[in-house]
Amino acid sequence: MDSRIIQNIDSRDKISLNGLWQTIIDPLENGYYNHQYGLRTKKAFYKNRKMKSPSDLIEYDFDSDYQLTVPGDWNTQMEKLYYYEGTIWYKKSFDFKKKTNSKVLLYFEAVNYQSIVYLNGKKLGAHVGGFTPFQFDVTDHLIEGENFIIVKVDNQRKKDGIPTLNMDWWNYGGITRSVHLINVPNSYISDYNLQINKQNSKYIEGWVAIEGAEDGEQVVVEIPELKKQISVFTTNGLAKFKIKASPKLWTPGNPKLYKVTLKSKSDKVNDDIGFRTIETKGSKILLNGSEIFLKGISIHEEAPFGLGRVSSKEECLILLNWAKELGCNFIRLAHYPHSETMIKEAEKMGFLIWSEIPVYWSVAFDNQETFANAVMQLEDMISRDKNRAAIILWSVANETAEGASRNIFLKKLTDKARKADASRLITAALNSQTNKGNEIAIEDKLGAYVDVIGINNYCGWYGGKPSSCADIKWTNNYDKPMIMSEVGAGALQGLHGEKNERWTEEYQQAVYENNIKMMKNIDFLSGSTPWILMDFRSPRRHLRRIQNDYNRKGIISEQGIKKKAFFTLKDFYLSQDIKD
Ligand code: GCB
Repeated sequence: MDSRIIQNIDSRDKISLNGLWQTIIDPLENGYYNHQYGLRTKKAFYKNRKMKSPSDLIEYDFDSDYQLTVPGDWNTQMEKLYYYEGTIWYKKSFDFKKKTNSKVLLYFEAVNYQSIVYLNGKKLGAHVGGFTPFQFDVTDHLIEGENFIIVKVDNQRKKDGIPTLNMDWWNYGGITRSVHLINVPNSYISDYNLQINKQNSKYIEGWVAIEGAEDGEQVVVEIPELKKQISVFTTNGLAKFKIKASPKLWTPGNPKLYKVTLKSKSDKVNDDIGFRTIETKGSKILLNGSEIFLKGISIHEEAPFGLGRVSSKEECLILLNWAKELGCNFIRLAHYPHSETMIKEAEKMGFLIWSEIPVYWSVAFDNQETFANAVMQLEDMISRDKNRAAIILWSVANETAEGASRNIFLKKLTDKARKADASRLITAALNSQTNKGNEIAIEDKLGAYVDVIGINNYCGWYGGKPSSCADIKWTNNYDKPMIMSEVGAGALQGLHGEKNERWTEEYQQAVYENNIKMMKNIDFLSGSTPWILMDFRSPRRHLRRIQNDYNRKGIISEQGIKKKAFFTLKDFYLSQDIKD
């Protein structure tokens, strides 16, 4: 797979472009189209024109307009942008001093959803997809002294988009993650992969890709703690290696990471890498050859206290510490790739990870462009995070309705995922189960193509009484592990009442108690990630006195207060005596 993005920006010499950006709110895309809906050229906002004489007519001015903070969603920064979906122009000026023998990459960690990027009035390119990084080589576009970047950000939902028109989370717009200028040598290490050999765990193997390398260029791979250092040589920009080694394997109980250094003629990169194996055997998931039960929780990338998208490491840590307190060894990062910071912090804390792309609900499965978009998001997610031992599952979809075009689309997507990464397991969260009395059968055709079957089932909430859940018998057409990827119920924190009173903490707790009983009866169950760690914003949740724009299925409120169900789930996880 050719990677579109440089690996491990944390190890790079960078200039941050975070902070306040000048913005223009442009619902009609007036800075892009003229009154006849033709493309603007001279008068386009990306030109950042300034008055030259008092009689000049220029009907916009970045520098006297609103400011927004990057990284950050716009919805929670300004009251009038709370529900806004459309275009906002962002502008950042910065000074630059050119260096010789080096390149500069302009790197966006994420912009939701569609962006067109300009530097000094010239278009660099466009990107689609709100949760994956992208970059431009701007070496030849930068000038000595003051430069300006303008980004047209558009978060309008689209029928053919990924995600599509309909979803159960807030469509936070903006430059939601950090922006950097990355300095690299002319010939640089653009990508690499190190892993334990799946067939023979006595070997660490991998490759290093060098941009601008000559054939036969030396690459040194070093893992000092294992006393390993080897030299390999490039062919067509790629150097492959295999090292005999017996590292301590990464586990949730001991999330060991090794310092790794990669050196080429002109470049050097460091990383902290863990080694482990992951596989399935019948209905079991084996981590480093031993069965593991995945004690998990689903998490949206939303900050506590109503602050919108997570935009700092501290906010990641609040969420992750709650999951730790819950007794988890596993997290499902729903429903889109979370930030690299989230993944790296989770890895250090010993969480195994399910990572997914927003192929969610009624995606346009017949559309080839939609498929290409899904593939790009999948490949970019895998490319960015392939060196993270914590990630064991790539999920290709959530709750998609069965049908011929969906089955073909998702089968092809599982093929793409395996091609991009043969070392991990592929999954999808399915909700098309067949109900026969109190028996539920897993028969979804996608089951044949994934390694692990995720099941979303809301017994006691969207169907059935909580007490009925404990008696459900599950059957599986496939000899594969199942993860209960969603169960749950809504509760307003602090609202108390009877077990049969909706929205009370007691009702939610009863749903958890009964679903836990149900899960204990599923012998092919390998884990669970109930829905969800914390209440999160969703425009589908209208009930003013209770929901107030929040999906209340969190076991913690958005103010950080634990509901009763938190402790019910915690007891269940503490009682799972499978060793980490
Ligand atoms: C689901 C979806 C999730 C929703 C949840 C709900 O099945 O996967 O995104 O938020 O149900 O609360 O209805």
